[in-house]
Amino acid sequence: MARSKTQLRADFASALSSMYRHEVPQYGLLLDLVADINQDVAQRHGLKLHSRIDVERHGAIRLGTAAELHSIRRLFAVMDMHPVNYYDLSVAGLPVHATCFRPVDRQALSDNPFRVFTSLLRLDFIEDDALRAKAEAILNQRKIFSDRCLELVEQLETCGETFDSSLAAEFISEALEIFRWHHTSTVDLETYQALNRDHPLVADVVCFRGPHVNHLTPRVLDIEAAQTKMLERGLQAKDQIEGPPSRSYPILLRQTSFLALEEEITFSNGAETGGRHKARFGEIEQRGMALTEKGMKLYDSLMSQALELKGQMPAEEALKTTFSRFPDELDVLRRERLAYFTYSVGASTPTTAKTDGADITSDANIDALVQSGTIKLSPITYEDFLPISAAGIFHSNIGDDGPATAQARSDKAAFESALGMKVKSSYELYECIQAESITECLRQLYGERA
Ligand code: OOG
Ligand code: NI
Repeated sequence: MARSKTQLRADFASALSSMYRHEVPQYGLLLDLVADINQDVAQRHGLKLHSRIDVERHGAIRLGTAAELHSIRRLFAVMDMHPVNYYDLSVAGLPVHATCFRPVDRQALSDNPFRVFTSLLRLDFIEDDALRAKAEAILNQRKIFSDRCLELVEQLETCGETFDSSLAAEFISEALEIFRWHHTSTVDLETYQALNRDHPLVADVVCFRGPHVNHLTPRVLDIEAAQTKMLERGLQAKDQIEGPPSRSYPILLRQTSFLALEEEITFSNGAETGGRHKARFGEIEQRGMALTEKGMKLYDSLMSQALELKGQMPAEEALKTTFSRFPDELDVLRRERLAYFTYSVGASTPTTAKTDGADITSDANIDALVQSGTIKLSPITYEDFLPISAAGIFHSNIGDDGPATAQARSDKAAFESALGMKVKSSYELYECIQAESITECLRQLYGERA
């Protein structure tokens, strides 16, 4: 039996989830808790859960070299996962920049939206020349991909849309090795400590054989419930949910996490024992609708206004106050072009509508069709990340005590040159999904004239 790219992605996500469950038992607890809440919410609202919700996960890894980023890009492409957006985390004092590998078209997202937030360490932020050279030398020596893994990537790249199932199985087991946790650090304790003093992220990337997956996040339908249940079950949740406040129509992404495990590791390939390292944590996310560039500008400005209010009131209240200015009705969000939607023809609509000679593709006509209920709206889910939230997650898990990097400087060009291609823009992807759905509606309503 042949496997499609989407099946390969689903198989890989499921294999990674099993491996991580084994490595971090609290992750299993998190999955149970999320499944309970999702069932509850579905029952309360009489919803049928979309099948993607049960398997939906995002993971995160941190890479050390341009060559690693280049190869991982090819590996993810085999599973129809492509780099979307550039995230500069130096704005939050972190020496990394990142992208998200994920499926991009509507069907692939609906089948399995597995995504991996992938950071690349920026050695140029290490100020000490000798330490930087040392880190570079260590990274240049490691091999995070087996030879067989690279061979399989090359072979599968030329296979088109489906793969032989035994090659697919071999690919998954080779790829899984990249993400595995190692209890043993390649470097000696002294080097680890020096790198950790520079920045905990530098140590986390440089001192290990591979880019262990540092969290795997399920999607929950009610993050407030999740936050409460996490605390009830003894998971040390961070005290504040990242992202926008709770609303009738959720936007973007809200996240919470529990603290990184402090794990015992040995150094010098096992010769030095008694070391500890914090790398891995648990996280839960709730996803809302994707915002347009205009919506995102409004979001950013309300977020920074909330930050200014923080001295005067609790953070949660500050968010509620500023976000009262973000419309919370679907039709307003659509008319003001703040969010993206897919459009579909309502079930009871006759298939040929009158046109009266007007331009059927005009905004006025689309508005009229929506007003009359001929066309139904459904918000497009946000499939990406929020740099400020990501920074909050990074900080709560590596400790806020780490020194901040000297100053923010984004370097998208260097990132893309390492990647070997440009990152895609999520705005363009959402725009395209929205436009396709409109075209399809018009075709259904007007046939050939559309
Ligand atoms: C990635 C943090 C970013 C998120 O959900 O925002 C992230 C990391 O800690 O490596 O996963
Ligand atoms: Ni995450």
